[in-house]
Order: sequence, then structure tokens, then C-alpha cells
Amino acid sequence: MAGRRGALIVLEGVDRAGKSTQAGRLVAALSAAGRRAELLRFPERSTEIGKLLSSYLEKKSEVEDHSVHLLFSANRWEQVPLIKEKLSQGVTLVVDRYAFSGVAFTGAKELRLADAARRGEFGQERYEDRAFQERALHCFQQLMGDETVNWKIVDASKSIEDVHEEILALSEDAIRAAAQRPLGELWK
Ligand code: 2DT
Ligand code: MG
Repeated sequence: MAGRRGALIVLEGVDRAGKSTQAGRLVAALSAAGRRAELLRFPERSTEIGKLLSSYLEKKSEVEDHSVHLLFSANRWEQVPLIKEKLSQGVTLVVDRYAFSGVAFTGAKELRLADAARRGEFGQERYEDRAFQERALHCFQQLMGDETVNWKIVDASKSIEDVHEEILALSEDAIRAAAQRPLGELWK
């Protein structure tokens, strides 16, 4: 319906929770149901700032912690005009990580100061080890106390199909609810 804004649907969680798989499935299902829906991801590695972040994550470069936090933030800000334009045009945006990852992953570094450095064989990129992911999860759990954000918790241990059905139903509710509300300011 003309004039109705789209919903901003953010998938957050630790690495390997299935966010990227689910974000893709969700956009496909919403589109198939005749909804206008598009996928975004953060970090968006294709921009100039995104290339710096990608190199940092691949451990090809070092960036001071505060500075890299601000680069992740800048990488969201550079997409904000597009995000606002799409939402106001009625396009629902499914976003694979957003500012909550920014807080959780920087917060996990701060917690590390009180933690013994342990390394597992979790993955190739920076942050991809069990101890770091556990600290990030702890930070996400604290962020879920923020009642200004409409959090929904999805049990990612279920099958891809079951998780998809649950996220799709929650998203349909969110799209209907968003259509009733004007666009507010975004957490960036
Ligand atoms: P992917 O593996 O999903 O590409 O994420 N990260 C992400 C931060 O540290 N700060 C942020 O603001 C964002 C959005 C989480 C790459 C890694 O980047 C981390 C995992
Ligand atoms: Mg990753």
C-alpha cells in the first residue's frame, strides 16, 4: 500500500548462528509473498571503509581498537541515507548484523581484559574463537535488556527450515506493526 514504510529487521547473534543463511531465506520468502524486501549486511565490505574493515578482519592489517570501532560505525552511517530512503519507500530491509554487533564485539574486547587469553580453532578471521564469541554473547544478552528495541529471541539450534518459519512469522508481524508507525531515528 502506498505511503507505508518498510520494517527494519536486524538479525544479530554470534558467528555461526546462521544469520546470513536466514537473512537470505527471509528476503526470498518475503519477496515471494509479494513484499518489497532487500538484504543489507554489516560490515558492508564493498565500500572504502568496508575494505579497511575487511582487511582488519582478515588479520591483514592492525587498527587500534577505538579507531576500528568508529570505522564500523562509519560503515553504518554511510548507508543511513539509503536505509532511510528504502524504508520510507516501503521497502523492508533485512540486515545481517547492525549496531548491536558493534557494541557486543567491542564490549567483548573490554571483557577480555579480565579474562585469560585462550585460543580455539574456531575460524580464520579475527574474533572467531570460542572465548571471544562467549564474551560477545554475554554482551548481546545485556543489550537485550534495552526495551526501546523490539527484540525477539530465536532458538538457532533448530533446523534451518524451522528457524526460517519462526523468523518469517515474526517478520510479518514486524512489517505490519511498522506500517502503523512513522520512521523514527535509528540506532547506529
Ligand atoms: P561477518 O562475519 O558477519 O562478516 O562479521 N563486527 C561487526 C564488529 O566487530 N563490529 C561491528 O560493528 C559489526 C557490524 C562481528 C565480521 C565480524 O565483524 C564484527 C564479526
Ligand atoms: Mg564471520
